[in-house]
Amino acid sequence: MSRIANDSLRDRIMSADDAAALITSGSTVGLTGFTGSGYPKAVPMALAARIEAEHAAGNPFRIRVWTGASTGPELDGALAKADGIEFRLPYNSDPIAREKINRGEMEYFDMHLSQVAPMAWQGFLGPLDTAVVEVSGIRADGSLIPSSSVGNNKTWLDRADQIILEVNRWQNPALEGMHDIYYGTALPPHRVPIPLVRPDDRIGDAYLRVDPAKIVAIIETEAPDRNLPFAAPDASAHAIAGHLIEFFRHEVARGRLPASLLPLQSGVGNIANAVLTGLVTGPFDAITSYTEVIQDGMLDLLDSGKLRMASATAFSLSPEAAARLNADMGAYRDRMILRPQEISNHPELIRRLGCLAMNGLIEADIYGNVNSTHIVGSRIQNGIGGSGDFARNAYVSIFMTPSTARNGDISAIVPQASHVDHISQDVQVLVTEQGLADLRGLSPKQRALTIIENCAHPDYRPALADYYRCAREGSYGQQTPTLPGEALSWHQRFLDTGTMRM
Ligand code: 0RQ
Repeated sequence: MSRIANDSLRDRIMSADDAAALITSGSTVGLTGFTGSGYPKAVPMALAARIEAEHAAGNPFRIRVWTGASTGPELDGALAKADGIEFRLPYNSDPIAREKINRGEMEYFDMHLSQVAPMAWQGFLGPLDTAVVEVSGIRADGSLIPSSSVGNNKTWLDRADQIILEVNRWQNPALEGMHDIYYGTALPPHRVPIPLVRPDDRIGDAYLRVDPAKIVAIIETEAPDRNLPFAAPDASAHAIAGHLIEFFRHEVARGRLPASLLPLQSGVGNIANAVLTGLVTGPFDAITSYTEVIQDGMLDLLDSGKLRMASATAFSLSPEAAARLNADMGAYRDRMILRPQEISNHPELIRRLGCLAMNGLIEADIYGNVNSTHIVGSRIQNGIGGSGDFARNAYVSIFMTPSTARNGDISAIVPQASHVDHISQDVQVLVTEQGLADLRGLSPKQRALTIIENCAHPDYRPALADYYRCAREGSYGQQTPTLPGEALSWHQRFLDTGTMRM
């Protein structure tokens, strides 16, 4: 059955190829999608095919791509493979696009996810020519039922000159009513407080508004979101989860956290998932979540009754969890809210709610500066995503990682981070499988001793302690003792020999 209930729009139904023909080379295209959910699947593929044909005929054809966050292989993968992306923002995890960026063949603007919509409105990013938006239905009054992610959809619909809609029948009809689209944002000096004081507050509409005159094409699809399986948590992930749950227990006992904790923000990945799963058997009840993505562990927590509700901007589920959600969407719907990413990640709200932020990292230095994005200072892995939105504004900002990478050849704790995304002031707790470093209230020298002792792998602990001792003797200043040449030699050794080991 068609999901297009508005008859006046039916004459705009066409094929993906015809819709892709409406996009011109050099234009800026805002596409929906957030961690493999709710991204358009047909038009990007048709556009990639068209770009390949143009290139074969000797015609240059590239576009500028804006999204919510990472998407799926039918979007980023296909367009990058066709060499069709000239510029990309704000977050990418596609391996083909990553390779192009790291070869210098694609410009990438890696930005805080909460800032994409405001920056688009401020005009700093330039005009938006086309929006390609996946929805799960069009209502009789022309309003849109959002899909499995909200991301920047509202902003793309509002800002674009022309709109292409993909109406995806695969999306569960029971998604209707789960969304909360806030229309109260404005630019300074007209901004007002956002009236959200609890994670379960609904402050907007369940539907997206759209100017029907701007809709130039509608494509009906039936295509699944990209759902990647989670690897089962390994011993390291379990150990990290254990340390963190013990920390929460301790904070509750000291009266610094309520018994139901504070709204959880959890990054994506296996460690974050292991922490959520660990909370299923933990002592905390009536937990809430104010986060970016709802992943498998969140469903487990909801099922266990430990998690009262979850607010996010998108789903990021394994195939098994997606099937579970779809089988019982009606029941989950009342305990989940999907919001625009400028609201799910809004600094004002994160600070007000007092989120407990838990994010992954690539490396941290002994002073607790965190690198979330670059391998050896220059190769981008994914991007900062929402980690900065949450880390700076959280009630407690936690970063977690295994203490080593690449089979132990790399220490995740280094004398000096090769790139810094989160300065030490935004990093309050660091956790590895070795232990947890509570850095709140510590000076840099105290932080260094705590991190080396509690978080570094025993194989690297003596070398780190040795570096620190030398820095205490030979550093130019003693607030944050550093030997600049020595500090980055760890990374050079990895580049030269493939290992940081001496
Ligand atoms: O590389 O795949 O080539 O082997 O980095 O590492 O171990 O798979 O780590 O999936 O937990 O991701 C920071 C990237 C961690 C993630 C990061 C290499 C390692 C591997 C990935 P290979 P793992 P995870 C809200 C929060 C920013 C966004 C964010 C991230 C690859 O957490 O993108 O937080 N964060 N968003 O081998 C060299 C090191 C290394 C290293 C790992 N020290 N040196 N290489 N690697 N450590 C959610 C959203 O925003 C959606």
